[in-house]
Amino acid sequence: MTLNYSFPENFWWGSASSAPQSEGSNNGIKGRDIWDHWYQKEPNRFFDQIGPSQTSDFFIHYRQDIERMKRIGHNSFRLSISWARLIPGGTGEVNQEAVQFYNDVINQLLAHKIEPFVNLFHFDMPLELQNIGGWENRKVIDAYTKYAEIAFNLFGDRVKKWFTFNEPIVPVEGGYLYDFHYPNIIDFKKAIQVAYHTMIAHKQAVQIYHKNQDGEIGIILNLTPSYPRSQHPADLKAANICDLIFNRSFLDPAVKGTYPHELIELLADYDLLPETEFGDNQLIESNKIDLLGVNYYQPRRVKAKEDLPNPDSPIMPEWFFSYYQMPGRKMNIYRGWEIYEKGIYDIMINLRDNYDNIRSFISENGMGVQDEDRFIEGDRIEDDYRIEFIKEHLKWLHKAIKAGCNIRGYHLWTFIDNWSWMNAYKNRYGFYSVNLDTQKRTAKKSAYWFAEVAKQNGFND
Ligand code: BGP
Repeated sequence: MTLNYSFPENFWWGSASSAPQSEGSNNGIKGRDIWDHWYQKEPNRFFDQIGPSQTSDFFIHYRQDIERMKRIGHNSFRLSISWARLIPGGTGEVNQEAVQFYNDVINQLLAHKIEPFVNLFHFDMPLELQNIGGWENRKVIDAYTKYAEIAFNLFGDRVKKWFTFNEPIVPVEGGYLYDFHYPNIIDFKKAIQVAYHTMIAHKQAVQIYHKNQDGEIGIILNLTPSYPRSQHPADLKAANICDLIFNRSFLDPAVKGTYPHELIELLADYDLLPETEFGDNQLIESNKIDLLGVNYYQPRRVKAKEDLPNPDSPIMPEWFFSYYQMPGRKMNIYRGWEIYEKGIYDIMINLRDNYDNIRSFISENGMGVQDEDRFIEGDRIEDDYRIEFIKEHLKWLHKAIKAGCNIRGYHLWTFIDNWSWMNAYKNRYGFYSVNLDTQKRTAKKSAYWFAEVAKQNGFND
């Protein structure tokens, strides 16, 4: 049968998850991470006061969940290792219970012919390391590198796709600019230092991986195309600065091994350059990734600033640009995010033209919906809106592949509705819903649809 939209052979169909959002932080032996700590300190900041111990308990139910993945056509699945579970405290003794757990998860996945994609850090800094400054402190880079090496040695014989970080810009924004992650600091200069140290940690892990292992290693970035309001030079300049800060600050060093000159000049002009050490440049230049994961949810719409920043206010990225709401834009009204499917195409064309057509895949894309229970008919959620969302993004991805972009797969965020940072269970993204009291999972309509797409390696429209 010929399909209107068919994808390359061995295309990766699956979904993504993370340890802190799905394992259940009270299950098994685990050190505390910043989420356990922050929730205990300020439960009111979390939607419905739900914390990271209330999850779909992947730690307990992973065997059955992996069978479910198989049923809905997954040939690949991303999980993350909880650093605080593998090495409670972040340094020192390895927790053998965790080794057994991750070994078993990996083995079960492989037994079901689902390739494990393993990410090392999904916003979950061990508390002890945050207490000495987290990514502000260079000692934490070495602790992370050791952790990465331990993980590679334990699981690298079977895991052939590794990721150092998921969306490393998010802890920078959340923790050091906009107050939505612990340690809730607002300080642009520290934010830059944290971003820089994260990149050094990433590079050290890539270096060690390439020395001793034989699979692929990459990073997962949330690329948000930064569209100017108009072609006016002031709008173009604003959009470019936004792109430099939020996309290229990680993309360029990871893929090209260099920071953009314009970014360095901007930071120098405002005395924001990070402290560096001898040898950093060489490290950044040499250790490029093999594979890039792209998370795409929504673009940024940018315009020039109308007023000059108040020189007495602390410097922030928004000194250089403003956001605006494009008239007539399509919205995910349930989450309040813009839906712009072509963004996925624009990202890929940019990677093709300016980043050596790096081997990539969509590592997250998805539609969060509030009060999703209102769409239950019979006993399942009829999420036609999600099917539409995925389909429209896949069409643009298909077009990008036809245009020669090196795209290997598509992972939905996420497999089972999960706990999500401050939003807890406000927005649901999964192929499966979960009843947190009974732990019963129910496949949504999109799960059945996706199973067909994966089976046929494409779809008709
Ligand atoms: C990405 C994260 C995921 C997940 C997703 C949805 O940025 O990698 O961990 O949370 O966004 O975001 P939210 O749950 O806030 O709607």
